[in-house]
Amino acid sequence: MGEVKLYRAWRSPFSWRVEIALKLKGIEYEVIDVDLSNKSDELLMYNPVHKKIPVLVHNGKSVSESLVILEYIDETWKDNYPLLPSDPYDRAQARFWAKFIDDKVCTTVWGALMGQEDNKEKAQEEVHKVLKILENKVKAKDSIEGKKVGYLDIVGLIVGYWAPIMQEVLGKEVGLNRDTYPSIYSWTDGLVGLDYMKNILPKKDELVAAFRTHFASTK
Ligand SMILES: N[C@@H](CCC(=O)N[C@@H](CS)C(=O)NCC(=O)O)C(=O)O
Repeated sequence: MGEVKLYRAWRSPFSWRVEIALKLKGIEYEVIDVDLSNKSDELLMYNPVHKKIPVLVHNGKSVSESLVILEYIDETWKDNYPLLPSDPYDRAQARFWAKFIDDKVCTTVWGALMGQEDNKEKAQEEVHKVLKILENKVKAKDSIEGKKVGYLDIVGLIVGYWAPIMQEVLGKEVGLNRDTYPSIYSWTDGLVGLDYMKNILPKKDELVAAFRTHFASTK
């Protein structure tokens, strides 16, 4: 197994992707909490390109970017709890939708959450456009119930679990709600409701508190 270290910020949905994967696979790891307002030399050495967390350091070698880290973990410990589908086409699809979530959904939702009031309508329109696409994709997906959590489920939690928390903390409704996107919410509920995921995922109220503290400190 070797030595596994995770440079993270506890509240970060990207860090949690990595932690969920490590925990599902039963890999022991050490966490190093990074102060993102005062990045350590170690973080800058391990991720000099993006200077972001999460960074996984395995036997002294670093891997950055959560989607890349997930694949690295899955390939390195391939016998415990496979995360990506075994079929190459299904794997390609999972990667496609993961990229869609990060490149399109996260950027538009984050843009709307952080954007100016005078641009609100346009930003919400953009959010709706991408969430509608994801909603239709998720509608066609089998229910998670009774199934194993996979790569795309882990990636998608940022939409159904973290983004509503951000709306609550920032007091800003950007159009992500249960009535408009029932499939995204029931996908998330299915994941969060699994007994083993309950033991892994951070509690919603603890995340709310952590984000409130974070945003209060950046004002
Ligand atoms: N695309 C990256 C995103 C990671 C990311 O945005 N990390 C944030 C914390 S949630 C970060 O390190 N921010 C520090 C900065 O931007 O300076 C991934 O998937 O790992």
